[in-house]
Amino acid sequence: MAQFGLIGLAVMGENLALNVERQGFSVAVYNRTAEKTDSFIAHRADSKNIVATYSPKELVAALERPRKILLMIKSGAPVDAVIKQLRPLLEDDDIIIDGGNSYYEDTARRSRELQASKVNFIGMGVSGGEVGALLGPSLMPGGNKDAYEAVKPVLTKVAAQVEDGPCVTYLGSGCAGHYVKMVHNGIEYGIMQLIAEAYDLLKTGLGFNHQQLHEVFSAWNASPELNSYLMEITADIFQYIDPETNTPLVEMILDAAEQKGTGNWTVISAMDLGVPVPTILTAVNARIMSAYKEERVKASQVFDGVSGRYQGEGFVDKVRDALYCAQICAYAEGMTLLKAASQVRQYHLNLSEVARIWKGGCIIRAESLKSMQQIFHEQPNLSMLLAPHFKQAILSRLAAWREVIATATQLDISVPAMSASLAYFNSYRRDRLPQNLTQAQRDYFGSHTYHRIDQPGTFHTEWTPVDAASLQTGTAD
Ligand code: NBP
Repeated sequence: MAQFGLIGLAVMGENLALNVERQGFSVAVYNRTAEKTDSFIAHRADSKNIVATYSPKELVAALERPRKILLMIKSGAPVDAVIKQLRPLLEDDDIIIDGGNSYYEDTARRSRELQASKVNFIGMGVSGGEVGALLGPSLMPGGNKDAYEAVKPVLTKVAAQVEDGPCVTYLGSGCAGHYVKMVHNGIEYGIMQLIAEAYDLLKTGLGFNHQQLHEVFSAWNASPELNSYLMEITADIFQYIDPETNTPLVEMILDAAEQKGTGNWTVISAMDLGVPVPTILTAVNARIMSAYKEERVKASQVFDGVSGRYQGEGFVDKVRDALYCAQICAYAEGMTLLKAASQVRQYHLNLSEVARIWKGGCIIRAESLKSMQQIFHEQPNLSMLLAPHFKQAILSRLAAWREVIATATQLDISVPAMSASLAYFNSYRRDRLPQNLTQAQRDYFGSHTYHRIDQPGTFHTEWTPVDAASLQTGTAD
């Protein structure tokens, strides 16, 4: 009997099956299209402790109890379809783990539905792409705690390993795991956009070539502030030459970014919970804007484009400082969102543990997560930007951050996420924002009332003498 079952043999599933097997567990696999199973068994899984099965029934029969079945299939309707097939075949205490990028509300619903039967359900975010899946991903499981304990021996070995343990932890009940994965992806959107803006500033603002870009990003990646997986792959990308055109491949790639929805979901959830996430929101907008390629090309012929090169000194270091500050904001937005969601949805998230499991395997792994892990360990409820470490980091770079935004504006280079993060920081540190005027306007046109700063209670003012005629025609709102 096999110790672990896996359904879905696309890139992620194949690599996770090989990873689980490499850690000493026997694996049974099933894929809807049998040819893929045959090809996997004949090639990559050849002479491995992996057995092929050709139906859900055969897979279930091949597994020791309690059965542990990981789904690595396309999210959405396929997950419901496969759970429907499995459910009548499974017995008490068997465990289904959904390792896909499922929408967290779907995971919450599936958890509730499966609770009625005695089948356990774990919604688990998996990050690290196909290489991570093979060599060690960051795993973000949530759901039934006892079920997690049953699969923990496998997950702790399969996950990426960092200095203080495997990049996996039990995150909380229901959809906690998929919620954390969604926010991970939201932060990923933010950081990728910030890096893209830094590239644009150096390429367009300074005229750097790809060798120079490679050197700058490599140097940044070597610094403790900016050391990260995304920085490392960015440095690599600048060196890759397209064999067909003999130019850097990145310049041959269409500038229209695609997305699969996790950034959108993060922003929608943040808006629902009343958490500002401007860096992440702007990153989603930037991808949407990039997709308007044809219209942008037309507009570029109507309006003047970029208005020259930066002529001053030390711009590279200033961009580095702005990038670091803005990245801190992207993480802070994500962590604040997790804290709010945890309170409202009762996940009981441990943010220090979240930072710890993001230190290895995942796409947003970065040296600076060590500081977040420590900060949230010492003060779980502290707002990240107020932690002395990050406060100092930002204050010492604020002048550079400001100057980069000002310079970009003068050169007509759009840096939406860097600007949004600076505005976020500047709003966050203001004791009085202009929304007193917003409240006055709301009360003026819609009698929405307001609070005063000098006395308790709710107030409404007749801002102008009431004009019966205008009231009858209805001018409010
Ligand atoms: P895909 O997301 O491309 O899904 C392909 C797999 O889903 C195939 O095995 C396919 O079977 C199966 N499938 C589909 Br489509 N509809 C099905 C159905 N109705 N019943 C049964 N199986 C069905 O694969 P992936 O890129 O390996 O990703 C797997 C999951 O992991 C996704 O949720 C993805 O979002 C997530 N994820 C991906 C990455 C990444 O880097 N790719 C990273 C992290 C997480 P078939 O062969 O019969 O068509």
